[in-house]
Amino acid sequence: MKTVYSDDHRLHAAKKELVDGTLMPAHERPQRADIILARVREVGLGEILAPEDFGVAPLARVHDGRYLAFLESAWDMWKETGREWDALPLVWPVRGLRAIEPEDIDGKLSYFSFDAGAPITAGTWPAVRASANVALTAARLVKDGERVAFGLCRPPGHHAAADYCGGYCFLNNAAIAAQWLRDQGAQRISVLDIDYHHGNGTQSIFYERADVQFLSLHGDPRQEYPYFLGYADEIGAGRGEGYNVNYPMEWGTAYDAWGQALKDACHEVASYAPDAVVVSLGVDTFEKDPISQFKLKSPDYLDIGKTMAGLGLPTVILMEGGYAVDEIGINAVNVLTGFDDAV
Ligand code: OKP
Ligand code: ZN
Repeated sequence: MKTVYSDDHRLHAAKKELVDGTLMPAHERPQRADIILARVREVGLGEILAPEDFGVAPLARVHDGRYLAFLESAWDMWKETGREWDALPLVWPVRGLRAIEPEDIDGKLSYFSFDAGAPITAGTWPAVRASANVALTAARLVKDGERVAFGLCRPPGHHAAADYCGGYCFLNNAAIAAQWLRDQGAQRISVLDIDYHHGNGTQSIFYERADVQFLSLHGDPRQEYPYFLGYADEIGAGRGEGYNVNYPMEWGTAYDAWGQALKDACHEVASYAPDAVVVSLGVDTFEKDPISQFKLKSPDYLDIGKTMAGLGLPTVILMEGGYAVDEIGINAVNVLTGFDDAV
C-alpha cells in the first residue's frame, strides 16, 4: 500500500510532558514517525508520497472557526507575553464555571483544551496542518480507487474535538478525512478507532450523526484516560442513535479478548455497509507501551490488519498513538503488511 508522509511533523516537538506529577520527556515525539517511516521503507511496503495541501476548508468542516483561529494564533500570543517555553493551560471551565472565551492567551488555552497534554509550540500549527493534509491525501488516494492507503499522521488527532485540543491532539485527522469523504460523495463512513485510548474527539464530532459510524476499542474509562467518555452505554444520540459503538476493556486485556472485540466491531461495520472505513490506528495496545495497560504482542498486529482487510472495504489507515518507540515501527507496519497480505 502507499504511505503518505510529511517531514513537517517534526515542527511539533513538545519539550516536556507532565507525568506522575513531574515534568518528563514527552512520549509523543518526532522519533515515533521516523521509526515507522524507516520500517515502511525496510519492508518495502510501497510508494511514499508527500501530502497535497487541501487548505483550511476541510478543517473547518469539522472544527469550530474560533478554535482554528486560536490554534493559528496561540503561539504568537503566548510569545508576545515574553514566554519561550511551550504554551500550556492550567485552568479548565469545569462544573459551574462559565465557558466564555477569554481575551487573554492563558484563558484561551484553558477554554480550547480539556487537559494539559497538548502543548502549543512555534511549529505546532504548521505541523498539525501537515498531519491533516497527510490524512486527506490518504483519503484522496482511496477515493481515487486505491483499496487502502496509510497516512503516517503525526501529531495524532482522535482526542481533538470540534473546539478543543488535548491528549497530544489538535486537529482530528480521522474526522477530517471521514468528513472529506462524505463531502466527496460517500454516503456512509465508518471510523474504527483501535488506539488504546478512547477516541473522545471523534465520538463527540459524529455523536448525533447517522452518516458516520464510530467504533472504539479502548481502556475502560473507569480506569483509563480520557476518563470522561468511552462507556459502552454511549450509543449515539438523536439521528446518531445506534451509530456509536464503544468497547471498553479492562487493564491487562490481551489479544484473545481484544481480537474478539475487533471481530464484533467488524461485524457492526459490515452491517452498516459504509462506502469506506477510516481506521484510527494506535499501537499503544502493545504489551510494552509505557503509558498503556493492554497486552498485545507484535504478531497480533498482523492479525489485526488481516481482520480489517477481511471487511473488503476501501480503507484509510491513519496513525494515532503508540509510545514503545523501539517496537512502534514493527507493530504499526505489521498491521499494514497483515492487511496487504490478505487482499
Ligand atoms: C494519546 B493517544 C495517563 C496520562 C495520559 C495523555 C495520553 C494521550 C494519548 N497516565 N496522558 O490516544 O495515544
Ligand atoms: Zn492512545
